[in-house]
Amino acid sequence: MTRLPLRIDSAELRLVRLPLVTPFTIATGTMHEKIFPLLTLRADGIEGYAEAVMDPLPDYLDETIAGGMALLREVILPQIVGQAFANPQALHRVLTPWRGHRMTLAVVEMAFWDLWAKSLDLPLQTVLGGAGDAIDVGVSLGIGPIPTTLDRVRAHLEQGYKRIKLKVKPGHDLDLLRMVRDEFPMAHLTVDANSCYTLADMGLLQRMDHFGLDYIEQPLAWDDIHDHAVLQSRMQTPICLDESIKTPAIARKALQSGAGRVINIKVGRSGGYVDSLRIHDLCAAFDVPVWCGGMLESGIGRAHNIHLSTLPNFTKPGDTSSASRYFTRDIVEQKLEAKAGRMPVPQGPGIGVTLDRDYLAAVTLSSEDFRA
Ligand code: OSB
Ligand code: MG
Repeated sequence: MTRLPLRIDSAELRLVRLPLVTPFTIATGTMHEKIFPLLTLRADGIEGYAEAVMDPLPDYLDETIAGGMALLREVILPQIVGQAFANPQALHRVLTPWRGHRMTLAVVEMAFWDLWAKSLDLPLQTVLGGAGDAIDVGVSLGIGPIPTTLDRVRAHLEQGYKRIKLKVKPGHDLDLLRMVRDEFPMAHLTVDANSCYTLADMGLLQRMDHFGLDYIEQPLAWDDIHDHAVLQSRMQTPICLDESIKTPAIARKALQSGAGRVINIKVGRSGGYVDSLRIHDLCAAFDVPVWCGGMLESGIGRAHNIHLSTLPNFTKPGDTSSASRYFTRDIVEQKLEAKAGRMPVPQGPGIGVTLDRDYLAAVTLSSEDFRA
């Protein structure tokens, strides 16, 4: 059977706000709510969905919600609505000339992958090359008082989470690690610094080698490769890059220079699946394991992340933990809940989740339509 290209008939761009169950503090600040652009692409009566992962302010990477929505509204959606694409690679080719804006490009490509997989009546994981009906997951615990953190570590280990990631920052690092490690000698522990140290902190970072961490995530600048390579050559704990990995070319340079021995792939940060798959394959070639990060996504982004995590080189637990840890109610009808540290892959075509339209309407701040 020859398949006709999918013509994108229309698009809908919403801005959505979900309150967080608990505020989430990392080195760069505290989030009390999750605000995100939600994109729907329509073709032949089918809908594809994705959410963008940039924050209101450029405090994780350099993109913002306002900037991303302007680019979608003024340039990218007018460029693709009314056009036909045979597959996601064809859409990727149209988006490739745009520089930077990796999160903005990602949301468009991700929504199209969902649409395309649904048009083929296949789960997203299958068209991506993944397999399996559940993935290993860990949790990312925000910065808070040490006694509270110890309680939260215990509670999540008891729930079966396979790895605990502790957010750290200067002044909230070695004491925390000492106390957590003393109480949980066998736990898979990692830290995430969200770029808050420099090479001037070499001594402090080297002391982290005493705590048997699986890796230390993004200790140095958000756009750095070189200094991470210097640091990695002088510490034993593997470095895991997150913020720095925006393109396959950057990933290649990081791998070639030994800037990290683990990579966190966030499809929403890396321009979409075409480039995330390239990063995944490059890492496999260098024998570097990857895992799937998170950005406190709603069920739409969470479902995307789960499907991606079923690819073969995702050999470490991801951050895609239970939706109920983040939100009292999600915008999807399915409950994305881990059991014993395993998150089931949502079943059915595409991302396998459907919108809870009533709740979505209640949490939508704005909505715009784009037609050919
Ligand atoms: O660095 O991985 C990060 C959340 C927001 C911004 C950056 C990060 C995170 C997380 C949370 O660590 C992961 C999650 O639970 O979704
Ligand atoms: Mg991180």
